[in-house]
Amino acid sequence: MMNGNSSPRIEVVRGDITTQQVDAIVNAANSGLFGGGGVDGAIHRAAGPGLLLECREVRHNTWPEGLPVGHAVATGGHDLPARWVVHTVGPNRHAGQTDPALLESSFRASLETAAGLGARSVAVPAISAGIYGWDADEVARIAISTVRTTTAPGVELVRFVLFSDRLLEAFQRALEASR
Ligand code: AR6
Repeated sequence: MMNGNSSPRIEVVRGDITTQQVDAIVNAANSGLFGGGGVDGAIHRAAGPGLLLECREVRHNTWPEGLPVGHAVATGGHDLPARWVVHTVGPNRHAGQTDPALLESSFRASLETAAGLGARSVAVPAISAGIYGWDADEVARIAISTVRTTTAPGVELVRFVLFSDRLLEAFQRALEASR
């Protein structure tokens, strides 16, 4: 039996995050929380319109100026298999956001938020590795090392769900290197 304080098991798989049978999935959102392309668009399509309505409420009630880079906020999963969606905003390299601490903060805040909800299993995409323009190997290295150094009580499984072979291989290499 794992106790709540042990480090979670890390899996890396190729797949679609919207179909994952886990407690929470992480969304690589934008600070407006109004949906978008990439994994954000896929999650909103699969979750249905209720997710956007809830995101609007979160904007209005909690983050009227938008969710800052490196922060995370939770909503329900609506029509997804997952019970919750944890929305985070990764740094956008095209906007000059090149500090690795920002990306680390996105992964850390997402896991801490999932832990706060009581999630035991969390699926995570390659935040900032798409439209936001970060290098696959750098994202993979930061993602794995941040999971290893984050305290997320009760989280037993962190599954990175990668959408391409290139990203899958980057995460496999980073995981191997961290053992
Ligand atoms: N499951 C898992 N990963 C996916 C999926 C999916 N269904 N679809 C795409 N990916 P991106 P970012 C991968 O661009 O770089 C949005 O418009 C994708 O191949 O989704 O953080 C937001 O609203 C890539 O490897 O997120 C923001 O404006 C990874 O997910 C902006 O994009 C992340 O790529 C955020 O950009």
